[in-house]
Amino acid sequence: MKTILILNGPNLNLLGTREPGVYGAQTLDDVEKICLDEGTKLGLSIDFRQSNHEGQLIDWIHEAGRECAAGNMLGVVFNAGAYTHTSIALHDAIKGANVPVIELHISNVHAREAFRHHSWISPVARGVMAGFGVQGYALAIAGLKLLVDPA
Ligand code: CA2
Repeated sequence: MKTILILNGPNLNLLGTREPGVYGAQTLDDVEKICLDEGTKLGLSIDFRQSNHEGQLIDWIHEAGRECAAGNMLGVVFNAGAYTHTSIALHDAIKGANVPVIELHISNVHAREAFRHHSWISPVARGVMAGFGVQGYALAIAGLKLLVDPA
C-alpha cells in the first residue's frame, strides 16, 4: 500500500481553538481523521504530521523524496502555513527532493490580505487547493492520487 504524507506547518496545531470564522471549528485531530478516512477510501496509507519548525519540515520533505524514489510514497499534501509566503528554503527543498506536492490552504488566501497572495510553494507544486475548509485535505489527497497514480 502506498503512502501519502500530510504535512502541516506553523500554528496549525492551534486549529479549532481560535479564528473559527477563517479556519472553522475543527481541530488538527479532526483533520487527521478526515485524511485517514480518505486514505481508507482510496486504499492509501496516510502519514499525518505537524511542525512549527522550518528545518523539521525541510527534513520531512527530503525524507518524502527518498520514499517516493523507493516507490513507497505517492507524494505530499502540504499546508505550509505562513511559511508559504516567506520560505525560499521550502521552495528549494521541494525542488531538490523532486517530490510531487499539492499545496493546500484551508482558507482562500487570495481573498485575504495581500501578503498571503504570494506563495513560494506554488511554483514547485503539482497542484494548489485553497478555500475548501478542512475538507480540502480530502480533496487534495484524491487530487494527488489522480495526478500521480490514476487507475
Ligand atoms: O489557510 C490556510 O490553511 C493557511 O495556510 C493557514 C496559515 C496562514 O498563515 C496562511 O496564510 C493560510 C495560518 C495557520 C494558523 O492557523 C491558526 C488556526 C487557529 C488559530 C490560530 C492559527
